[in-house]
Amino acid sequence: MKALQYRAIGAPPEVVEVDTPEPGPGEVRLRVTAAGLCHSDWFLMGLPADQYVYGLPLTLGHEAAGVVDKLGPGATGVALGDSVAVYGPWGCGRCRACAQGREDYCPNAAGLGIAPPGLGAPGAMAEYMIVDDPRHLVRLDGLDPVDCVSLTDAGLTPYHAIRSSSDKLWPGSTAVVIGVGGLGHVAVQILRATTAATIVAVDLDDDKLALATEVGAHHTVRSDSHAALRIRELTDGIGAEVVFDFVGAEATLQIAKEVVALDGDVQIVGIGGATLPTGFFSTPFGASVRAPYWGSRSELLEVLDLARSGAVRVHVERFGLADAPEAYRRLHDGDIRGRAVVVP
Ligand code: NAD
Ligand code: 9ON
Ligand code: ZN
Ligand code: ZN
Repeated sequence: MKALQYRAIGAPPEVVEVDTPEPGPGEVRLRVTAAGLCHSDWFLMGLPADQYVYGLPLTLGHEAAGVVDKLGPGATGVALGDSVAVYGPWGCGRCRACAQGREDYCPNAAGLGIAPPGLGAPGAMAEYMIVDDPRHLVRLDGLDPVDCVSLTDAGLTPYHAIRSSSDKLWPGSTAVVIGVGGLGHVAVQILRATTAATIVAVDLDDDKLALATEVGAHHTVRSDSHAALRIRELTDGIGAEVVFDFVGAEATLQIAKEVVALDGDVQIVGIGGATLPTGFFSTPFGASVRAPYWGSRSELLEVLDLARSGAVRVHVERFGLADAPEAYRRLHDGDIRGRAVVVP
């Protein structure tokens, strides 16, 4: 089969021919129907060799949808032909966090060598992929795989962050969304669908700000040295009860620090690598700073239900597998509106 692999440190990903995988005991093979590109793929492809922990060659793609194609011995709970999405942050399945469906915070996964598809295990940028357990599959029940594959990360991750700040997002509150890319444009829609907050979208790029308005942002602000002042003005000096930073760079965390309200939350979702020191006289009294990771299994069901209700729609740019390297180049250059999705 064909697969898009990251094969050498610093080299661009390439389409190669590899063996079609066979499902082992308890595993499920999917014929991939859609695979989303995430900026985290560029994070890992930018790491130097001494920090790179994902294995080589790595078949990319941690946003996955497919049709159940073959069951390994003993795999039950899904049927051949089921159209499914893949829950990506695989855990051990046995600990307290996993028992709650919060496999994104499984303390055992790394020690057991369990890694998400596309982030250690072979991912979805291929004609077929292996899923380690049927519990990591969710039936799409009528949802289109290309339209909804990115809800497994670009939807689930902001949903998880927004839910954990939902007590701050009362009517009259302000939510700032920094970075209106794959995750950010879904975040705006989830905020509109699940809260009464006023949404201020911040980006460097005018077209991303236009997208923010299209998907429901009340205000847009250019990400420059005046951004914090502008947001303070928009909130009558109070600031934003919650700031969602989908970049995580020094410049964006500076904006977050300057606009977060007393007792507010900063959710650092972007993995730009910057930090926001928190303490008395550093951040406002009561402010919390959190760096959430992906989301839970039950939250994925909720995000898919939001899509079924029509409240959330991913803006998709579609590519064939042969064009996936070009899609990655465009993502790198900030030239994707919404999410790029590969259809093998
Ligand atoms: P993307 O490339 O689709 O979007 C990034 C957006 O940020 C773009 O619109 C870009 O114009 C904007 N941007 C860049 N620099 C900016 C700045 N200084 N100010 C304002 N806007 C700026 O990326 P994505 O796939 O949506 O991912 C967003 C971030 O979230 C990445 O860092 C990714 O690695 C990370 N991520 C984290 C998790 C998690 O669990 N925490 C999960 C998925 C992705
Ligand atoms: O899902 C993603 O995009 C993030 C959480 C991946 C981070 C990583 O490199 O493990
Ligand atoms: Zn991702
Ligand atoms: Zn676990």
